[in-house]
Amino acid sequence: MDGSSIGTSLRHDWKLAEIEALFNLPFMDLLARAHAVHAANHDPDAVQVSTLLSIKTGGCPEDCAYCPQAQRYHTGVEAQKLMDVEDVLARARAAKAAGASRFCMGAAWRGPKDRDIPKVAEMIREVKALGLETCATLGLLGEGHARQLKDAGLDYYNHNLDTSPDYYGEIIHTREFEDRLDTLQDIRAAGLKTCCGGIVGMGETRTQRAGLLQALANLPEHPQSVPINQLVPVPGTPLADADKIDPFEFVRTIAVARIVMPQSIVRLSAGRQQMSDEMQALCFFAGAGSIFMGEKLLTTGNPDVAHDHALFRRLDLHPMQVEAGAHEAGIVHAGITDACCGGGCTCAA
Ligand code: SAM
Ligand code: DTB
Ligand code: SF4
Repeated sequence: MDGSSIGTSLRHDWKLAEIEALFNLPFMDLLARAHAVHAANHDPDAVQVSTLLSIKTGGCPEDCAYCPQAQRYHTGVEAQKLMDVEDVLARARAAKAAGASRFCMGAAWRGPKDRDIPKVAEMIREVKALGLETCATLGLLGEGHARQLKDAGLDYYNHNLDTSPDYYGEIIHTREFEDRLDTLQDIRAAGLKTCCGGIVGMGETRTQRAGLLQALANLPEHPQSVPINQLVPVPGTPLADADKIDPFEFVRTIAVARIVMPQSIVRLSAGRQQMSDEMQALCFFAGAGSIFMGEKLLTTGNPDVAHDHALFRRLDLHPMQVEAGAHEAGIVHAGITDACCGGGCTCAA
């Protein structure tokens, strides 16, 4: 076992062949290694709980082949306008009551217009004031947007690479892989934490899954949060009939993500409604440390909250806590950040 697979060392020079070699390990060996990395860097019984809300649904001009919200596909998702702040807040309060510590607001935009930013900023300020971590996923950001969102109190920005650079052109034609990298650079420069991952089960090869993880791990900083989505096939999208990925191959993808980005929180993201409890347990063992909880993702279904609470009990998992008071000063100590705000918060760090 090389040093990178057992400890906490962070590498940004992963070769594709090294990542493929991890994928090709015997399944049990891969899981044992991934779990060792997980336990060395995280509490393996703690799961970060986020809740998603689509604050602007449908009507998107982009052509992402997986997405039910692209205007050009006939998926039955109707275009709506940006939600009102009060309605967003009601959903955030409910998410908190159900046990979420982070609230993620998604918009079906190629990117926000300048005029959209003040209203989204108000949502962020108000959600943060409830004591939740905040995350937004609004697409490609323009000049100054990341800074304005950060100033409003945004903690995380979700922007996925989605697939390997060499498969990207098969899935999306209305923007380039490099456009995503540019927005990720803006996010880091503004001091936001990055939530960045991808989708598996879109007909890509194992080498291309390795290519996605290589692109993520070789970013200038590992994303603090790495959502691994299993494609939710939606009728009307070009990927509606994509071959379903072997569940064990999905678990391998979680395990390899765990090993190559040891300090990141890997999220078992979209697709849980199509997974058995046993498969999810394997994903948690392999290093998944976060989920979306709530009956809906953005437009598609997610397991019932009661079912997830029961699953946590059956697997002796507990939600990762956000420490009381810390959020007031804008810094949250949930085992994933290490700096104290230095004033205003009540934590002991
Ligand atoms: N429009 C923004 C963007 O594309 O960055 C934000 C919202 S977009 C829906 C956020 C992410 O959802 C996508 O990057 C993709 O990874 C994920 N996603 C969308 N449709 C999906 C599906 N059918 N299955 C799995 N993940 C999906
Ligand atoms: C992410 O990686 N997955 C989430 C979140 N980030 C925004 C979105 C999943 C969407 C699944 C399809 C839908 O519900 O529309
Ligand atoms: Fe639009 Fe985002 Fe869906 Fe692509 S993934 S079609 S950018 S909402």
